[in-house]
Amino acid sequence: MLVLHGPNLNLLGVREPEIYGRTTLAEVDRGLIDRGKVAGLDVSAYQSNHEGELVDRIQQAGRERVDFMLVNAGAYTHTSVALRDALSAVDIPFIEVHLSNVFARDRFRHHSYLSDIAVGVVCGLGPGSYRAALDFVISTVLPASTAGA
Ligand code: CA2
Repeated sequence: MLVLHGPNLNLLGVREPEIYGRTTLAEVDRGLIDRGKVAGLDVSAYQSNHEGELVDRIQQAGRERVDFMLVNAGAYTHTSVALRDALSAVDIPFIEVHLSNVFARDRFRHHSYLSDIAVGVVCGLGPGSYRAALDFVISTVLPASTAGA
C-alpha cells in the first residue's frame, strides 16, 4: 500500500501547529509503516511538492500494481484535474485523507477533484485521519482482496 502526500505536507509538525499539529510527516509515516507491518501489510510513503512528480508516482504505482493508496493531495485536492486523471487511469482504489476538517475551513477547500472517485474520505482527525483510513484498509479491504489466496 502506498501513502501519497502532496505539497507542503513536508512542513508538518514544523509550521502552523495550531492547524496541523506537532507530529512530523516522518512520524506519521513511521506510525503507518509500523502499524502495517503488524498487520502484514507493506506500507510505503511518498511526498512531493510538485504536481507532475505526484502524477509520475501514481503512474509508477499503477505499473507496480499497488493494491491500495491513501492520498492526501494537499492543496492539489482542490485544483488538480491532472491528479484526478492519473488516479482514474491507474484504477487503484484509494481513500482521500486530510488532517484538517476541510469543511470547517475556507469554501474553496469544500470542493475536491478526488472525492467522487475515492473509496471514501477521512478528514479532521489530524494524523488519526491516516490511521483510521489504514485501519479500514487492514480490516476491510485487503482481507477481501486476498480471500481464497
Ligand atoms: O488538511 C489537510 O490535510 C490538507 O490536505 C492540507 C493542505 C490543504 O491545502 C488542504 O486544504 C487540506 C495543506 C498542507 C499544508 O501543510 C502544512 C503543514 C504544516 C505547516 C504548513 C502547511
